[in-house]
Parts: sequence; C-alpha cells; structure tokens
Amino acid sequence: MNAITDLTTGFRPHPDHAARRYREVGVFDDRPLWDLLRRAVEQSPDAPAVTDASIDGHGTLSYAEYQAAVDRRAAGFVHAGLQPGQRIILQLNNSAAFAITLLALLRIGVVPVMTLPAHRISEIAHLADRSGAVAYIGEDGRRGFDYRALAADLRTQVPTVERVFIDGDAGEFAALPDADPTTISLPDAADPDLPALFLVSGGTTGLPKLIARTHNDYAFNARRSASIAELSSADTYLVALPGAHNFPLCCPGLFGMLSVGGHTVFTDVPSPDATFELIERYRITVTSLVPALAQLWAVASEWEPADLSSLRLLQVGGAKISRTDAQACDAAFGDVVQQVFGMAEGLICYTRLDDPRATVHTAQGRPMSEHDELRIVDADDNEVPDGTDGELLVRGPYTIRGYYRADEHNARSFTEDGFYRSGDQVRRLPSGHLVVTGRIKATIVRAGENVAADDIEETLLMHPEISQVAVIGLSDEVLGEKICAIVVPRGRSAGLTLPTLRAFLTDHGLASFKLPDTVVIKSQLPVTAVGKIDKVALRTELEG
Ligand code: OOB
Repeated sequence: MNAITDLTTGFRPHPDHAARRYREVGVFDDRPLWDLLRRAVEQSPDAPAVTDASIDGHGTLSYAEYQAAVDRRAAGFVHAGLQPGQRIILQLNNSAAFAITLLALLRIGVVPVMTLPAHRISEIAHLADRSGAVAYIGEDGRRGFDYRALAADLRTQVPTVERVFIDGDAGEFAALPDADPTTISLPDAADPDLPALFLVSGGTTGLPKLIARTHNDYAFNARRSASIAELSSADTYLVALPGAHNFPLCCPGLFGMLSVGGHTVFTDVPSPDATFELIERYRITVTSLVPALAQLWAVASEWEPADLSSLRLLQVGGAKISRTDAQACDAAFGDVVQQVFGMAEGLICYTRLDDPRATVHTAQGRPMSEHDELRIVDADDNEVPDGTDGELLVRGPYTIRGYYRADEHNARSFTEDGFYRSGDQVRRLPSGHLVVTGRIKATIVRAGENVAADDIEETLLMHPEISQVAVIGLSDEVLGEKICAIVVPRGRSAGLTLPTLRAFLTDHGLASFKLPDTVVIKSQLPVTAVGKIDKVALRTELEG
C-alpha cells in the first residue's frame, strides 16, 4: 500500500463542511507546517533562529543556517529511502538536532511521532506498533539513558521498525543522515489536511494514544498562540520542558517562534541554576513550565544571583498551579505569569496579557479561538449553567475528531457530533475563563459524598510548611474511598500530622467530610514524562 493511503487509514479528519468553514474564515491557510520556517528565512536570514544550550550544545544557528541544516537532513532522509506518509518515532532530547530533524521530517512529509525522552520501551513499542512506524530516531547514552538499547529492544518487539538513526555515537546503528540537497530532489509539499505529526496523549491511565495533528490545524495553533503571547522577532523563547510536548512545541513554543521569526533556545536541564544563567546570557523573554518547576524557580529566585529582568512571560500549564504559587511567581519575576490549560488533543486556553492579575492567579484561561465550541455538561451530558462544575467537552478547528487507530477509545472519548470528552472538570466564570476543578474520574467518593481533590490541595498549599501536595482517594471497606493527602514538606515535617492538618483545613473553612483520613509525608512526588504529579503512580504505590 502507498504510504499516504496507509497514513490516512485510521485517521479521522474534520467533516468536509467543517473544514470548508475553517478555510473560509481563514483559520486554515493551506500551507505545510514547515512553511513557517521558509517564510522566516525569507524575512530575516541572518537573525538567530535556534541555540543549542544543551549539555553538548553547538551554539547558535541563524535562520539561513537552520534552513540549510534542515535541507541537508531532509535530503539525507530521502537518500536513506524514507517516503512521504511514512511514520517515524522521534525521541530526542532538547537540542538543535531535535529542531533540525523535526523540520527535516516535516519538509519531506514523513510524519514524526513526538515521543518524550522519558518514554520507555513499553510506551515506545506501543506507539510504534499503532502508528505503523518504519523507523526510530534516538540518541546515544550521553545523557544517562542509552536509547540504543531501547532501539534494539524495539526492533525485536516491533519488526516493522526497520531503520534506526542515532544522534551521537550510533554504535551498531546509522547516524542521523545528511546529504547534499542540490543533488537529491525533495518531495512536493504534503496535503495540508493530512497529519503533519503525531502528539502523544498525556494521560497517565493505560498506554498513550496517538493524536494526529494536521499541517493546517497545527500551523493555526502556532500562529494564534503567538499572537496571544504577543510574540515578535524580538522575542527569545527558552525550551525548558521536553520539546516534543505540545506546550513547548506549539503553544506558542518552537512553532510559534518560527511564525514570527524569533529565537528559540534549547536546554535539557530545567533546574533553576542552569536555566537562570541562560535567561541572563540570552536575554530570554518567554518560557513555559509545569507548576512544580515554576514553584521551584520562584523559590530559587530568592538566592540565585542571575539577572532575570528580560523575562516578560512565564507560561505555566500542564497541571493546575495553585493561587499561592502563581502569586509567588508573579512576585519573584514581576507579574509575568500566564496560565495555560491545554491538551494534546487540541483545545488551548490562555489567560490574556491584560487580564487582571487576580484572574491570572485563579483561572486557567479562556479558549484561544472564537471557533472553539465548548460544552460543560453533567453526568447525563446536559449543559450546566456558568459557575457550576461539569465535564468539559470541546470541538473546534484544532481539536481532533478521534484518536488515530483507536476505535475502542473513540467510542468513549468523542460524542456522536464530534466533541472530545476531555475528562476535565471545569467551571466557567462570567468572563469566559475556565477554572479547572479536577478530573471527572478522580472525584473522590467518600461515604457517598463527592469530594474534589482540588479544594483540599489548594488549601493545604496555603500552609507555610507545605511545598507540594496530592490528594487522592484510596479504597476503603467502610467509606468506599478514604481521602489521602500526600504532602511534601518545605523543611522538616515535624508539624505536619493528621490532626494539625485537619485543624488547618477546618480553620480555612473546609467542610468536615472533606478532611483527609490519612496523611503521608514524602520527600518528593512521582511525575509523568513531562513533569506533572503522577497520581496514578501514587495510588498504585499506596494501595499496593
Ligand atoms: C498539556 O497537554 P497534555 O495532553 O499533556 O495533558 C492535558 C491534560 C488536560 O486534559 C488537563 O487534565 C491537564 O492536562 N491540564 C491542566 C492544565 N493544563 C493541562 N489541568 C489544570 N490546569 C492546567 N493549566 O498538558 C498541555 C498542552 C498544551 C499546553 C499546555 C498544557
């Protein structure tokens, strides 16, 4: 079968009438995603495009140099026999190699599966199998994990993966290929309504799912995100989260920066001491973090001496940041926080740069496009009034209509009229902003009462001795579920006992049925591949 036909098998595009409308209103501009780079090169070939500040960083590439490196790699892949429509697992750490390889694949219409460096063989094998990947791109062991060993495993588990390309010391495999683009003809641009790349779902239950994002929808995602962040060619963006994740990739991230001809700096070490030095050296203006990192940065700003005055926008998302931490970040860096509530499946909400700070501290944002259709519904799928908690359903130009090759999930995760069931519990404010109040399935049912973990977590984080907290339900013979608070203390944990914490919550107005039944003290919480607190892992650990 032709690789393009194979690519479309199991892909659920927008219905024709919807795609037509998105085109008519100018949301889809019918250009391939890599065209963002081509246009930036045309406008300012000598401007800095990409800096590799990872452990083995190679300095800065101008737009012309970046484009040249992309063309060489694209020619290399064509020479190696890759064909438009084929899928390839991309698993590289933040680096110039990541930025070059990604754009090269897009240039030749080979569709990368955007896995994260923390993914391991079970996830990679599943994603390779589902996507029908013909190749894997990883790196050597220089960052502490040897991806060559993973590649060898993958080749045995998923025989369709015929090729392996390694950045660095390739060992038994091939190096990332480069070739002279003047002697090899590159394929024509892909159909912009086809998948440009696959994102990987962030859920912690079960194996990750494939999320096909088209050239048209992802380019819109980049442009609109860039416009809301008021990005310009004068901005410098730091990729501190894993670059293959939707947030640093396109919200606005790398693609948003390409859309305005700005400068993107990659680091593979997101710790405050490493990143603060980069912020000072490159005059970083924008970056994005998960809440746990943002909290760490705010604390560290008190003693790290670097000059951080260039930072004008600190995007925080991926999980809910508490009001206390959002305020602390604003205080530390000078009113720079933007909340981002997004999902690989599509919908992205942002607080706006001119929103009142109180809104920025307490709301997770409002949809980025007027074409996003939101429904907030009760358990019977009836819409609830503003101010009431319900599940968020969404449909729109850049939200998928179905996971790739996953009919069993799609029946559950999408309504008949094409809305994605996010599983997120939200409440809409009169301003149109959403407040995320939990996960539908994570609601704790204690002695018949529904308890949102969110409320308890938010209040516990106001405790001066608590740095991080996760509240989960654990099964209990008497109560059905009991409320367990897992607490990471700031210093010594002496004062953090069940009675003192219950008293603290009561003093702050929490109802008695919401008080934790047990408290567990931990020095750190498990996190997912992108750095969110992993409640599924916690539950498994504490119940097992
Ligand atoms: C982002 O994408 P994913 O696919 O890794 O995870 C999506 C899920 C959402 O459904 C929600 O449950 C949670 O992560 N989430 C948040 C949140 N942002 C994401 N929950 C509360 N508050 C927030 N601000 O995580 C993602 C994608 C693009 C931009 C930003 C985040």
